[in-house]
Order: sequence, then C-alpha cells, then structure tokens
Amino acid sequence: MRQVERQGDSQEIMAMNIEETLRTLGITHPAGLWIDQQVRLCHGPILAIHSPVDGSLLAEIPQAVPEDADLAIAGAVAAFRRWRLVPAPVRGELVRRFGNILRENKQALAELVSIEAGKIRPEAQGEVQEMIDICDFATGLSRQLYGLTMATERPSHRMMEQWHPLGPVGIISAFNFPVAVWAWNAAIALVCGNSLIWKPSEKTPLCAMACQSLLMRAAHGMREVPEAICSVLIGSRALGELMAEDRRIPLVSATGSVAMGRAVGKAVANRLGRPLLELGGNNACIVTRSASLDLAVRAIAFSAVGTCGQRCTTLRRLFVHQSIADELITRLKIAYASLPIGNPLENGTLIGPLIDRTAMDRMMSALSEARHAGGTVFGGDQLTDRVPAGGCYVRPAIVEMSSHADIMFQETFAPILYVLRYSSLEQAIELQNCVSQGLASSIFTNDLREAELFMSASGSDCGIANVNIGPSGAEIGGAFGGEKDTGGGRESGSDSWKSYMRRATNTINFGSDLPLAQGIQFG
Ligand code: UN1
Repeated sequence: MRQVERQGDSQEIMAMNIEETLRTLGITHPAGLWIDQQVRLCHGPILAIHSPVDGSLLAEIPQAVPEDADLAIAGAVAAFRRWRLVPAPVRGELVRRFGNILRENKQALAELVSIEAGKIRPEAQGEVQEMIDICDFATGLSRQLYGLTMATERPSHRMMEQWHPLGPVGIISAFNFPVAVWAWNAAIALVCGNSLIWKPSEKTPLCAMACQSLLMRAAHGMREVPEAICSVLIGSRALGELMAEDRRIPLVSATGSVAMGRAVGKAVANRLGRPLLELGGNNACIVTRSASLDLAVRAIAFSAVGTCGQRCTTLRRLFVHQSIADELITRLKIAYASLPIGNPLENGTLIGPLIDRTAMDRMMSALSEARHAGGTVFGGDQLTDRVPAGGCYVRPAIVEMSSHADIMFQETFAPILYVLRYSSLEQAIELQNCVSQGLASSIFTNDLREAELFMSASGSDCGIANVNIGPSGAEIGGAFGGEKDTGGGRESGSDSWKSYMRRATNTINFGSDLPLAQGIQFG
C-alpha cells in the first residue's frame, strides 16, 4: 500500500486563492438582499465562516434577522408581479446570460466551492457545469412551457390548460451542493416566471453570495428584470422556518436532512402551500453474478467515496452475490487503499475533508455501532498526518456485515460503505428497499432479466434506478428526487418544471347554447 495522504501547504494555497476568487466573483458586499439596485446589508449577529480544508476563517458575515426576511419576501412579491408579465422566452434570456456568465466564471466559482465546501477541484467544476447545464435546459424550456388541448364532450366548446407563474419560490439548500441544487431550482423557477428567496446552508454562504452576484451581473442591462428577483437570506434555521410559514411563498423547495424536511413539509402543508422535498438517501447497489466487476469496482468507488461520502446520492449499502463477493470486496479494498486523501485544492487528490467535526464524530460513532453489531471495518480512521491541520480528514470505510443491522437504516453523511452478501436477487431487492429512504439505487448485471426486474414495479422503489452505473452523479436532464422519507419531490429536468407553475384549465364556449357536462338538464 502506498502512502496516500498528501502534505497540505493549505495556508498558502488558501491565502493565494480566496481573495482573488471573491473579487472575480464580485463579492465585495457582505450580505444578500438585492433591493434598490444594490445589495442591502443585513443587521443580524455575525456568522464566522471557516473552511473545512484547514479550519481557517474565511469571512464574517452579518446574518439576516426576521425584518430582513420580511423585506426580502415583500420584495420578492413585488418582483413576481412584474416578472410574471415578461414573456417566458425573455425570461429565458436572463437564464441564458446567467449560463454564459457561469461559463466565464467556472474556475473561480468552482474554486470557492472547493474552499468553502471542501470539494476536490474536478467535483467542484462538475458542480458548476451542472449549473451551466440546467441554464441551457431552462433556456430551451422557456419556449416549451406547453399545456394540453383536451377533447371536450360539449359541442362548440374548447378545453385547454395553461401554465402560469406561481409566485415567489423559497429555496432551502444544503452545504454539500452549495451552488448546483440552488441552480436547478432557480433556473427553472425563473423561466417559469417566479422570483426567488434563497436560504443557503450557514456553512456555505459565500457560495450563495457569489451566485447572487453573478445573477445580478446577468440581469445588468435587462430592464425587464425587476430588483429583488433573488434575495439571499444568510442565517440559521429560524429563517427557514419563517419561509415555511409565510403564505406569500407558495412553493418551498428544500434539500437537506429528513428531519429538516419533515419540519418544513409540515409547516408548508399546514398553510396548504406546496413543499418540494429532496431529503436523505440510503442508497444501494446490487452486484449480481453476471456483472462486469471492472465496471462495478470503479462505479462503487466513485459513488461511495466521492465528495467524501457527502452526496445525498452517495452509495451506502452494497449487496453482492455470494459467488463473487470475495473477489469484489478484495478489489474494492485494493482500490480504497490507493485513494489520495488530503487537500482538495491540490491536483490529484480524490478525497477531501468532511465538512466539520460533528460530521467526523457521527462517522466514528456509526463505525463503532457497526462493530458492535458484528461488522468488520476496513479503513475508517481519522487522519492527522500529511493532511492540512484543522480539517477533518478520514479514510473511507468498507464495513462487512452479516445482516442488515440497525445502523444500516440510518444515513450517516460520511464515506461508510456497508457490504452484505446475498443469494437471490429478490432477496437483494427486498434488502435494498427495506429502509425508509428511497432516493437512488443501481444494479450491476449483464443479464437482461435481472436488469428489467430491478427496474420493474416489483424492483427498486427509489426515484433513481440505474443499470451498470452507480447511484450517484445524475445528469440534470432527468427528474431528480426520491420516494418515502426522501420526500417525493422532483427537481431539475424532465417535467419537474410543472411544480413551479400553476395549472389553469380553461373551457371556452363559442356556441350560442349552454350544454352542461355529463348531459345534465337543469331547468
Ligand atoms: C445532492 O447531493 O443533494 O446525482 C445532489 C448527484 C448530483 C446531485 C446530488 N448530480 O450525485
């Protein structure tokens, strides 16, 4: 096994990068209400932002207080009243320009994602690419917000549906995709004619401020774009609660933990608003006897350890047919042993830090619970040598289990891969589906019948069911989201846009009689 931890001269790299990055992205102001042609300062308590790379202090930002939130929401209502009247293809023009500005600033924004969220450079760039892709998608969509024309049972009548803008859209996003998940929501919501109020994770506010600043740059010179079309509310959970309860926000799209989603979903549903939830996953992969192990090993490694196990689509449970289990597990251990772990800003690193100490403590306590349940743990240790001091670096873990222990029902947001052997595919599918979450899943097989069974009504119960690729790393073109405790929401591609609009069914009588539906004679 070669030495894999990398020496991090992070202090220097960070100092070099952060100032220039912030300047390039236009973050010269400290907070996020876009009102009166400028960004208005919030006045709440100061939030200190530390980089997960080495714990260094990145910024001190005043948080939004309820009065700021009220101002942002009132601004978003006024912006919506104007923006909904702008033709959808012109709204698409804003998003097209935003996509181009993202192309120009891809490196800088990715750099900020690496510094603030700890992602390795290739993944941070991939995240910004995901933003660019959704902008392209939404721009095309701005000319395709189609409604149907339906056959009517009444003579000289026409029946059709129209999709209208909905209102201010609240977006609550998590630290692990600090820019892309907002962009899925924002790009679609904007072409649909809505304004935005964004509460980013308290761990990644600089990323949110950068996105807002780039969007303002895109809007510059477009007189159709009203001010306050996108406000950013930086601060604690209380701001999210406030958004969830506010009737002026008809749709609240929230990404994060199941506990957060339950609270937001309840509050939004209580006022009969629309919650759009993308919550935890406990994603699985089944590797059958007929699978290509070369493909499986590569896909499993990326899905289980990419983003240091902090994607909602991260592979957490692996079910391997008993006849190939020894070989697959051996190959996985070899792959894990050569993973370069360390400073995410250094070229060649594949595993960056966990977001903070709480995440590290949770990983360690999950591993100790797995050991108590009879699991054999490979890796999983905390690293202090040859990694930047002040960051939480870990070696990803493979945990061989003999049964589906209690700990496997939980989503631990860390690189832990539980492995179980199975004997029949039906049993493996049942094990996969036995958890409360239902986001992403995949099967490795070269047997058509196995693949089809996995994707059928009695197969995977997840929102994402892949064949011969891992469960993570979805493209934007599909609808993204999952079932059960994952919350049921769908964001991003396909027809997810319909959640961001209101549907009006119109029946028009162009005759001189008044026939009633269902043949009713009345008087
Ligand atoms: C998330 O972790 O919240 O499919 C989103 C993926 C990414 C998105 C993950 N495109 O892994």
